Amino acid sequence: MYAQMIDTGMKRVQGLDEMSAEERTFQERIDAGIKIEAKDWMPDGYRRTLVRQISQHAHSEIVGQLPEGNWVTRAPTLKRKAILLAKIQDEAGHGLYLYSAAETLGVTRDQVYGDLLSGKVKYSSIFNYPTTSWADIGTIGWLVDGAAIMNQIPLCRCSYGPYARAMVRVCKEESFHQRQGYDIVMALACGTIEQRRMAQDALNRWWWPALMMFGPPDGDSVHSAQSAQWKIKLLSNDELRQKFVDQTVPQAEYLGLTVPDPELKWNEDTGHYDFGAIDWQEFRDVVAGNGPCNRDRLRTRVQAWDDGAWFRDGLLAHAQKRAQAQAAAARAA
Ligand code: FAQ
Repeated sequence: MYAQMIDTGMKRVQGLDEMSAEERTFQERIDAGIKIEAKDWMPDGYRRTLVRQISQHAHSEIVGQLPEGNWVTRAPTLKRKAILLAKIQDEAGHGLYLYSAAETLGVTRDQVYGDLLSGKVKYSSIFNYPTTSWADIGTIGWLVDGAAIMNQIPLCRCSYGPYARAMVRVCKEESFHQRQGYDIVMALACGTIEQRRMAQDALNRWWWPALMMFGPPDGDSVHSAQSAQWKIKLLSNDELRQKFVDQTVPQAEYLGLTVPDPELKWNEDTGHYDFGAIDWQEFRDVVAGNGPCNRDRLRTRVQAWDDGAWFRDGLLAHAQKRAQAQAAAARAA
C-alpha cells in the first residue's frame, strides 16, 4: 500500500526456534543489547531493511534542504539568514553521515542516490509541501525538526552501530534546529496581528503533515514487527506520534496558538492527548508522488546532479593526475 515493496525478504517475524544457528546467534546478540557492526554477519533481510531505511533517511535530509532553501534570500534579518544557512548546511551534513552509514552495508552512494533521482525510493512525505511564508520556516524547525528528534532519539540506541552513532550528532544538531524554529514562531506570536496570523496559518498547514511523518498507523505498518524484533525500531509509529502530540500541544498553548484539531483533548485517564483522525488518503497520495511539490523536488535534485557533472568530472581528472604524478615520482625514486 504505502510501501514500494523493496523486498527485504521477510514475510513474517520468525521465532528463535525457526531460525538457523547463525540467525539465532545474531538475534541473541541483539536481544542482549550488543551492537551489530559493519563486518559482523547479519541476515540479508536485516541488511536490506537498514539500507532501505538509512538511505530514505539520507534522502530526506537532502531533499529537506529545499523547502528552507526557498527562504535563504528572503530571511528577515542578517542574523536569521546566517542561522538558516547554518541549519541547511547541517541537513546536508546529516545526509552525508547517513550515506556513509549506508555504505558500511555494502552499497555505494552513487547507487542509493541514483535510486532517489530515478524516483525509485522514497524520502519523507513532509518535504513535499510548499513554504509560502517566513512563518513556515519557524514552523518547520519547531514541528518538523521536533518530529525528527522524537523519531531519532530512539535510533541512537538502535542495534546497528554505525546508524546509532550517526544519530547522536544528528540529534544534537536537530535540537538546535528545533529551538531556532520555535524562536522564530515565538517572535511572530509576540508580534503584530498580521505576524500572529502568519504563525497560526503556518501551524494550520503543517500540523497534520507533521503527524504523518511518523508513518502509517501501527496496524498498517508493514515493516514494524520485523524492525522491532531487530531493534531497529524501539518505539512504534503510533507511540512516537503520541509522544510528539503530548510534547507539542503545550508548546502551542504557550505561544497562544491553536492546534487545528477540534477533537484534540487532554485525557485524564490515559495521561495523553486524544486527537482527531489523520487523513491517510492525503499521506498515501503524497507518498505515491502526488503531493503539492513532489515533482518539483525531484526535478530540482536531478537538475542539481546534472549541473554538478563538470565538477565531479574535474575532481576525478584531478585525482587521476595526482595518482599518475605520485606513481611517476615513486618510479623515479
Ligand atoms: N514519508 O512499515 P512502515 C528530517 C513508508 S528526517 C514517506 O511504518 P518503517 C530532518 C515507509 O518507508 C525525516 N514514506 O515503514 C529534517 C514504507 O515504505 P517502503 C525522515 C513513509 O520504515 C528536518 C511504508 O511507508 N526521518 O525530517 C513515511 O518501518 C527539517 C510503510 O511504513 C527518517 O527517515 C513518510 N513519512 O517506518 C531535514 C527517520 N512513513 O520503504 C530537513 C528514519 C512511512 O517499504 C529539514 N526512518 N513511509 O517503500 C524511520 O524511522 C522509519 O523509516 C519510519 C517508517 C518511521 C519513517
